[in-house]
Amino acid sequence: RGRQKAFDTRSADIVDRVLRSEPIGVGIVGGGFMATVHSRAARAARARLIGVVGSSPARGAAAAEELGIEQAYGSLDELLAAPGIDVVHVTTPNALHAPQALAVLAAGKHVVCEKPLATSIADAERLVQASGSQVATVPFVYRFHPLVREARARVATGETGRVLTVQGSYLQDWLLSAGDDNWRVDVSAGGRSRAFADIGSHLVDLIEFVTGDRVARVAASKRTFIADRAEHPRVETEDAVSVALETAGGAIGTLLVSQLAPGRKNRLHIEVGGAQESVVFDQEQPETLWLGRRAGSLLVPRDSDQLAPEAARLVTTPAGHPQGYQDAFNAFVADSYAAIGGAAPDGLPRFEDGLRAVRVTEAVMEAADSGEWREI
Ligand code: SOE
Repeated sequence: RGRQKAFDTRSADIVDRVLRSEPIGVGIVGGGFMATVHSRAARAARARLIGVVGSSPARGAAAAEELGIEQAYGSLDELLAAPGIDVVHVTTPNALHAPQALAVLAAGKHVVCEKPLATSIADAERLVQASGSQVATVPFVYRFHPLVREARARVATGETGRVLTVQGSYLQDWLLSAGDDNWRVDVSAGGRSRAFADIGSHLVDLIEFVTGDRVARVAASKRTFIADRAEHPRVETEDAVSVALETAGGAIGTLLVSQLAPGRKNRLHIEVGGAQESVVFDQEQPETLWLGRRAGSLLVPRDSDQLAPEAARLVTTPAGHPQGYQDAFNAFVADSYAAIGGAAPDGLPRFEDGLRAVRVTEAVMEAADSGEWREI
């Protein structure tokens, strides 16, 4: 009661400050690549970057310097006690997300926590329960590409027709060789799933967001192609996962997730097959949405042009409308802060969505381990 009472006062202060358009006060835990992405998005939202906590005092000081954050703190507790902190971004390795996000919530602050939200369903459930009335979001940022919203609207308004099939892939190559390594490879830091928890979660979130349908059953295969990496001689986490799926709405589909796909830097691609049209989003060309409709009978093409022009068209965003990864991230953080200010942005991924992704990941891992279909 006391904490809730205290928080109610706190949130009134925050809303008041936001309405007086005083900058939201931001803390960041973690000093790696994602801390940089989060700090850029916070700055784009005209927030005040008050403090950062690194994996060591030296790393924290370096991050404060590199990211233009006012002060480095020695611990999360010290950061949480700093005056003016309204929201904390948790950007540390996966196994730290639950204890750190719980501490942020217990201190009455709002939280933006990197995905995967947690490395177990139990921890993710605990975080959802603890989030109470505070804003607690997870960066499934691909929802924020304008043409992903267009795709979602086309399905929701019936233009695409009943969703019959879905296919998707998320391909990267940053772990292609044995010399490549990262904390995500290590079960104790990243959790028992690596590739699927890290990027398969984005893929399923995007498919469910666009179709409004839910993945209900999965069968899966996973592979660890490189078992001996620079700092991890016995790798247990997966490099790639293939999934067959069925949705609650009766659709079927396939997914491929790999962090060993040469030449693919961050290639997220979905194709929704509706009864009226196909809708294709490709993160490597985020300014276009390909729409395909049947035109005439199947011809034996003398050349590929015969089938293309009347059967497909591209929807493109207005020229100059930014489309990159950081732009999507900025939109996600701006909506998270708007929610702190009392708004209710459409499609903002919250801890409940993070829990959903952990459930899907767990089911995919169980299906791959057992060789059996798993319900979700
Ligand atoms: C690494 O795979 C990574 O940074 C992911 O952790 C992010 O969530 C994804 O958006 C880009 O790639």
